[in-house]
Amino acid sequence: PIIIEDDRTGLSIETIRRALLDNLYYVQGKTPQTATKNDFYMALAYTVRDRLLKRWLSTQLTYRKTPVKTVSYLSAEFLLGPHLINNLISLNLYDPFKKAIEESGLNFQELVDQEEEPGLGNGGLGRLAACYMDSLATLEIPAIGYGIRYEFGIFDQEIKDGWQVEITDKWLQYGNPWEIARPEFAQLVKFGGYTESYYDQDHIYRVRWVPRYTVNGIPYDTPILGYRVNTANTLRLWKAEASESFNFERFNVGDYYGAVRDKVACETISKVLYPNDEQIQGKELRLEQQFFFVSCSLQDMIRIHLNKNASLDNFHEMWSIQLNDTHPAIGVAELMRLLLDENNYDWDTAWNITKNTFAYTNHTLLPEALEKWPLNIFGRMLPRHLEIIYAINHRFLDEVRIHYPNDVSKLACLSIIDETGEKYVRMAHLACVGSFAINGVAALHTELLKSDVLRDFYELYPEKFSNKTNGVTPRRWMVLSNPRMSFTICEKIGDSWIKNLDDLRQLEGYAEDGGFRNYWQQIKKEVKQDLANYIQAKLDIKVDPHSLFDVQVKRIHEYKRQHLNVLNIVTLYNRIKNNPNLDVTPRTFIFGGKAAPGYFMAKLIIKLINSVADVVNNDPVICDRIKVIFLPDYNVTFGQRVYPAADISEQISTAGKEASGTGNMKFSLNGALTIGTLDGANVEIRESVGAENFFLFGLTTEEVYAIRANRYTPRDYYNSDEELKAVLDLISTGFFSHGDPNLFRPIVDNLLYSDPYMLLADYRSYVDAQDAVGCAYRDQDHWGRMSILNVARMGKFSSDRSIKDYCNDIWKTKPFAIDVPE
Ligand code: 26V
Repeated sequence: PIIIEDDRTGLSIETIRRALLDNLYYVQGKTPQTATKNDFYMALAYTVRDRLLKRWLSTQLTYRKTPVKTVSYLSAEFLLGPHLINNLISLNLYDPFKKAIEESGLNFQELVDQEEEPGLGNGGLGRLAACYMDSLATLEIPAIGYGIRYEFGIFDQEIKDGWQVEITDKWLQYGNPWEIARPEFAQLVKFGGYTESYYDQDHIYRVRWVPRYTVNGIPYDTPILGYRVNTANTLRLWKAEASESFNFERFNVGDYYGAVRDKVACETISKVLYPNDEQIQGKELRLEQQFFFVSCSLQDMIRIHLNKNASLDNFHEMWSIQLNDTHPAIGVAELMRLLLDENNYDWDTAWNITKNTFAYTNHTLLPEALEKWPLNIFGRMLPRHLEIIYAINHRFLDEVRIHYPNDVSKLACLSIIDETGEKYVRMAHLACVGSFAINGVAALHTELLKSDVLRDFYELYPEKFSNKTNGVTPRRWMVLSNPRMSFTICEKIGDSWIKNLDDLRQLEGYAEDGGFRNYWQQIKKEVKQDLANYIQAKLDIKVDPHSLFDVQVKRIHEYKRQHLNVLNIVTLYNRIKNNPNLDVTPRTFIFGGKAAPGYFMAKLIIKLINSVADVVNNDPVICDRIKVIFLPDYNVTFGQRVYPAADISEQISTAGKEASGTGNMKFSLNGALTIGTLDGANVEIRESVGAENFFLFGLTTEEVYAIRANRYTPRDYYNSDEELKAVLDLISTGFFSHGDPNLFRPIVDNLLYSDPYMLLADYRSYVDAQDAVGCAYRDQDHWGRMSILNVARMGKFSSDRSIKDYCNDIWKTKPFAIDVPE
């Protein structure tokens, strides 16, 4: 029989090839003769998109007609990474597409490399949101992600003369084939102005908000496919545009240019991602961004809800809204406003719905990252919300007074309004009061929330607190990024681990198989060679794939202590200089990470890394035994190259500072061993893989607190450790700065006279642990065993496990399988 395949859905190589040409011609408007690489990439992307639409539409139609409880994940950041390969893997279409492209005479990898990754996040928090979207879809949980469609994502980083230079990220400039605009679902968002009260037709007291201006939110939808299931959930990101009414008013008074200027001002709301994670600056535009996307999202949820429900009475039974940190916490007040002012609910009913809808995840212990908004800014932009927050606070403090009849100090500690000096709205307090669940992102972090950052809330509402240790998706962070290792694992234990990561435990047995260990190390070598080739091509530096690859990739921050890593490198350098015949394990130190543009110390740390690299890499005495590489523009795409190639993973934050970390998990899942402190999820990783397969060093959180309580004097460590003294002295003399003793003085002085992250206290323990790493690496056979055991025992750290825990304990949602017709 003659089989005629549809060009949009057919899966044979022939049909895919024809579809590619069709999309190139009819969507890109090009023929193969005139097409650029990007045109071919776009045609490829549309051809893949055609093949996922059936699942996406079926899923959305199913959700529309079925009364299922839906998870709404509110996040100011989604750090997705490239879609193309991820979607091909989910659809199980990687092989036919690769074949079709190659049979068309095109270079598959070259086209894949054309994709601009959507860098709509800073780091850990945004990447976690992306992993969670993947797991929600794979687990067939009805879910929708809401966020902001930044026109400019996280900046691109270039290194000039060792310094970071920021370049704007124009990720949309050649078009984005993975999104579909839905202007028919636009939402209006109000800002500024004043409120007034009135009596409605039933003589009930109501409040009306008369805004100074309104902004239009246009949703752009991206499909999020589950792995080998029919579910395709939606990530809905909002773009800000000027609203019609607004233009019209200006226009009427004849101020055409004024109207255009205001139009541009509105559109700045979704222009650019704020690039400073872990450091708040009370910038109005940032508050505008937060309220903008939260208001759009809540109105959208209400629209969807009323499509299939008679009223909002059961809103909290049909939705769980997860607040990804406090960035969307204004949602608590906005949902109250929507229920009270726009749907005429009474306070108690509205509050009951609200507080049973929201759940809050905290992602940081750093005091400088806890969001608070100056009252005057807040009141000017959101006058109605400030009234509502006062009313929430009033009732909340009454409850506190009943709980602590004779303790006025509790009121000041717990109040949503900080009145200790300049007045602020404390967003974490609003989130805690307005949520039925509060969680930290690793066991240690949750304990520290309960005992420290949110202690008073824990005392008041112990039942709201739980831990949800972070996880990462094995689809992107193993299958996609490390096909060689994934294939090797599949050959031994099948492929069930991709969806049930605990199945990796079946590898444990093979750790005792000498042949397999050998093969395992061989695979690692090949992956390292890939990275070495990339470094050669990108930076023109030769690295030896037989050397130990020691990797630290993450945002640059003092608490993450990239400079502690540098102190160890300089220690090794000194040792070799003092004894050129020293038998050291050859090592390649690889760094990557961006610094917030206004964070002086972080930028200086980048300069220090590059300056040390310059000296070490070019010193003939070192003779290539240690190499230092700073890879510019660390992002998801580069993460996919570097995690698989690492031998040792640097997780060296000061104990009690890193909430969880997720890079630590990606490394270990790719067979790297960890050198790390007892911080964040490192604690649980070490428990899982076994203490004997983990290089531990450093102070514990309790010891950090104890030393601080007794006044920490970093100078003592400098004075009593010869090697440490030599390292700091060498940097101080200007040895790494062409004789300039001032360049790195801020770093050295900070360490000697304040050292808030206790590098000097941890130095000796770190250097000794690094020596142990170097020794251990010489026994390749034993290293291979430890590496296999790391992978075999990391099942817990799948984001599937995290999402199941959220579903069972917090959201009370169940999977709902999707049928796709014919
Ligand atoms: C704060 C701000 C302040 C205003 C400007 C923009 C911005 C963006 C992000 C943040 C907070 C970032 C908090 C964060 O990324 N925390 C990380 O969350 C990871 C996922 O839970 C966790 O693994 C990391 O340990 C934690 O640092």
